[in-house]
Amino acid sequence: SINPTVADIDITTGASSWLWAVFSIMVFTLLITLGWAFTVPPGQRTFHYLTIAILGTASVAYFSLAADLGATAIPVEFLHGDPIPRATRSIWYVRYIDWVITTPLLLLELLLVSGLPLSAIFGTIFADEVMIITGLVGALVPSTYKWGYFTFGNVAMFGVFYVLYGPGLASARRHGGEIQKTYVTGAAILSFLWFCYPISWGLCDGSNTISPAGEMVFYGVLDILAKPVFAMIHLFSMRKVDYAALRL
Ligand code: RET
Repeated sequence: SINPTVADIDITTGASSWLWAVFSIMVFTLLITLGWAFTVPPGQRTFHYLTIAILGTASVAYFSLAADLGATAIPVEFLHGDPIPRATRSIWYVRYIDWVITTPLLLLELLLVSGLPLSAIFGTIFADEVMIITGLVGALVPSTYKWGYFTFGNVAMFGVFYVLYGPGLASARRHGGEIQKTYVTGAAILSFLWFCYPISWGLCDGSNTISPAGEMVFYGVLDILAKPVFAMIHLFSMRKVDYAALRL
C-alpha cells in the first residue's frame, strides 16, 4: 500500500503509475477538444463543450485516484473467495462523484442527437442518477444489503437502456440520415461499455474478488473507452450532422 492509513487492501505503486497514465490521457484529450472547439463556429460547439466538461471532471477524478485520495476503508468478508476476518478494502467514492457529473453529460451527448423531447431526456438522466447513487451507497455498505442497492442500480440502468433502444431509436430513425447514423453508433458503443461497469463493481467494490490494482485497470480501460474514445467518435460523426435539424 502506498497510503497505509487508508485500508488493509489498497492500490500498489504500479497501479498508481497506471492511474497517472490515465490522468494524462484525460488531460491530453481535454486540450485537443479545447483547441478543436475554436476551429468551429460558436453555434456548433455544444458537443465540444459537453466533452470538455466530461474530460475536465475525469482529469480531476484520476488525479485523486493516482494520488490514492478519495477513498475510505470498508470492512470486507472475503478476499479471492477466502474469508478474511476484520480486513478493510479501500473504496474510491471519488469515482462516483465523477460519474454522477459525467454520466448525465454523456447521455446528453447522445440524446441531444436523438430528437427526443426534453421531458424524456430529463427522465433518463434521473434514472442515471439513481444508478450511480445506489452504486455508491452499495459500495459503502459493508453488509450483504449492498447487493440490494446493486439490484436497484441495475434496474435503473435498464431503464436508461429502454429509452436508448425504445423511444430514442424510434425518434432518431424518424430523422434518418446522419442523425440516425450518429445516434445508432453512439447508443451501441455507450450501452456495450456501460454494461461492463456493474460487472466491475460486482468483482471489485461488491465481492472483493479482484484486487484494487486490478480494479484500477478494469475501470481505467472502461473509463478511457467511455469518455475520450466515445467522445472523439461522437465529435467526428457530429461534423456531418446538420445542427439546424437538432433544435439546440
Ligand atoms: C454501478 C453499480 C450499481 C449498478 C450499476 C452501475 C453502473 C455504472 C455505470 C457507470 C458508468 C460510468 C461511466 C463513466 C465514464 O467514464 C454504479 C457500477 C448499473 C454504467 C460511463
